[in-house]
Amino acid sequence: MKNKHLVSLLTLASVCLSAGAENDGTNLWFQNKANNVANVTLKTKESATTNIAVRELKNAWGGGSVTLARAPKKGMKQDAFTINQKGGNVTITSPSDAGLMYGAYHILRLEQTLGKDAYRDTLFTETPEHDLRLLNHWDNLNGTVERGYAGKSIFWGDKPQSFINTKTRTALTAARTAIESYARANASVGINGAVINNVNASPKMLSDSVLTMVKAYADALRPYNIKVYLAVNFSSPVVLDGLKTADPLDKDVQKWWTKKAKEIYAKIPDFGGFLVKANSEGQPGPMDFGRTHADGANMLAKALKPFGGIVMWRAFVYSPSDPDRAKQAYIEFKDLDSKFMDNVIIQIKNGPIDFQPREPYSPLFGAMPKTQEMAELQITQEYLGHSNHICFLGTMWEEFLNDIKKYANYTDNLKGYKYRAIAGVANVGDDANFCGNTMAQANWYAFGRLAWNSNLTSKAIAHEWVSQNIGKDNKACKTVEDILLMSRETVVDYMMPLGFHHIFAEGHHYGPQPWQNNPGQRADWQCVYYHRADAKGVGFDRTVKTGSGATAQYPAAFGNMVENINTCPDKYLLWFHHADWNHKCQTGRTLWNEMCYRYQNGLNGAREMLRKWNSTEPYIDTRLFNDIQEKMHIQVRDAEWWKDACLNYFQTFSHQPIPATTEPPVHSLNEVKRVRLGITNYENPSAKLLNSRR
Ligand code: GCV
Repeated sequence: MKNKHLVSLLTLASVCLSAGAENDGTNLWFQNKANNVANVTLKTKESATTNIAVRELKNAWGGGSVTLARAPKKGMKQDAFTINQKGGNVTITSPSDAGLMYGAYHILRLEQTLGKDAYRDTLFTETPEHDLRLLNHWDNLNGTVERGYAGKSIFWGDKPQSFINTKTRTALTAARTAIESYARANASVGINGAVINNVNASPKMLSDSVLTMVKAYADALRPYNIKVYLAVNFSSPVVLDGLKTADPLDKDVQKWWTKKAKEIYAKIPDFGGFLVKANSEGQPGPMDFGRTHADGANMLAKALKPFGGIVMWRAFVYSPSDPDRAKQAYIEFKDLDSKFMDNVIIQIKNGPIDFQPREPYSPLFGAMPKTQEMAELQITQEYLGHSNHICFLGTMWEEFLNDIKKYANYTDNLKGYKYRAIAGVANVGDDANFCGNTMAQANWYAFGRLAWNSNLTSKAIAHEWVSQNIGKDNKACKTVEDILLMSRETVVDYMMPLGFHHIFAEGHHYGPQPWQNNPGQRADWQCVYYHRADAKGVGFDRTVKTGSGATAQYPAAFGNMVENINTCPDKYLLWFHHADWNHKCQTGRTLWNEMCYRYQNGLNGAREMLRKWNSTEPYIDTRLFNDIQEKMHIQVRDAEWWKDACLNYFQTFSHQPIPATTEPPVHSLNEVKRVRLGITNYENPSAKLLNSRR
């Protein structure tokens, strides 16, 4: 982490938006500064949180006076706030200091997005849809970040030492400043919780020395209304204290967790709770002892309950209960409905497999009406080009949220929950720009905004982010918004169109490897398992009639639609069907021709994004322009690589010519197999081969 963070925090985003400045992303979306110091009145007792609100307004508010006042209104949620603007003077009221802070950030956002006059003489209340709006960090104690593409952890590795040694604010260390900038960014979009370690959790997380550090982070994040949570390893009692078992029904194990909970809350009275990955990808869990997920989750929930803590129990499991991986989580969890304590929430990835560029929603949503559920989204771009590809995820999450509202009763279910929660796997690391590239910050921003209000459109969110980063009168804004909004569909087209999934290179999940088929390994870790290409066609038959029957796990409105190949949207075609190469797609093209069309479209889209970006050069900060342009060159090259790899490979099954409207592949099948496109290619000699084709 660069010391620049120190400067950024103290000057509170004094960077101007004009071309020629040095926007390296350090200031996140806090690019604006008012020319005057705003007149801010605090009509409530000062606190660390109200101080943040006042400081932010004084630095960036360009309008008239602002008054902040606590007002306990019946039925109003703690984090909610009311904005009353009359004649240019604004009053923000809320039942809590946190609500006042959120209100402050909200009017700053409105001013920067719409301009002062757009909301004159208004009175409205903003209420968060989810009470718990959490980031999940897959950060390891050694400082690495699983699936992180933005440097090292901001919490672990060498960070604790540097953080703890800070004695005074004038001696802020880089680590502490980074945490403050991180907290500020979260608070500005309403994120109010962070699980600060990997779900593949080290038992050491619960050791006394690490908990002391967790406390230090909790103290630093508290003013920003962010609670700290931990991912815990189910075997912790065995590994840390030598218990003979981790069986959740064992009295000593139960006592161990009860004692541990007490210890944690003695240090951190507002500790949020635990996140658990159990019996998944080699992690220990209750099933190792013949118990159920409910037994495991409830044992932890009981220990946390006296302190108000919660357990988020992940449903990312795929034990071979069925030959179709997409069905397994549902099978493992569905019958446990009503068995969980009321402080347990089942955390479900948006799709049934694993954060693919496009998945249908997971059938577990809405399938357990007597159980609290929460969505887990992935902000870090594990399957979307890491931090090299520009891919705005607002559009992807909008599609998912709309589907669970339409088919899985999401909105109504949420109303009935005691804990309304949503989580996003963070894309934050210690790179100066926090996210690997500045445009990826838009995904962090979008997650927060959707967690607050899932009815916001991706278009509106893109507009907000661009207004705060590029400016609102800047000629480039509309172009950058267009780039963001087209980016996800573009990535889907050049990677996995038409319902293709998991044809990624094994391990790093960056480039294509549809031919991957390692003998002797789990079938569902092989790409060929997912696409099932043969001479007849391609795709995974998940129909009830002839396939795995996964469509039956969905409510009829969705299940029947995707069961029938004629009504199944093309975007899910190969997810649910093994379609003939000559199957007529909804566009009128045959499957093979449509596939060629899609890959070409993806490549064209990546080129178009670059072309659009190039047109912004005169209006955009030089540093930002160059950084993103470099990434986009890689993206275009990779899109070409994906297209060539997939079309060359699938052609060996379709035996059909590539239509004239599709550019002939530049790389042969041998070449794409030999030079495995991946992050390391950029450093190894084969990279020359890749780069020469740009
Ligand atoms: C944290 C996928 C990822 C893993 C991740 C896992 C999970 O399998 O590739 O890195 O582990 O999901 O969500 O638990």
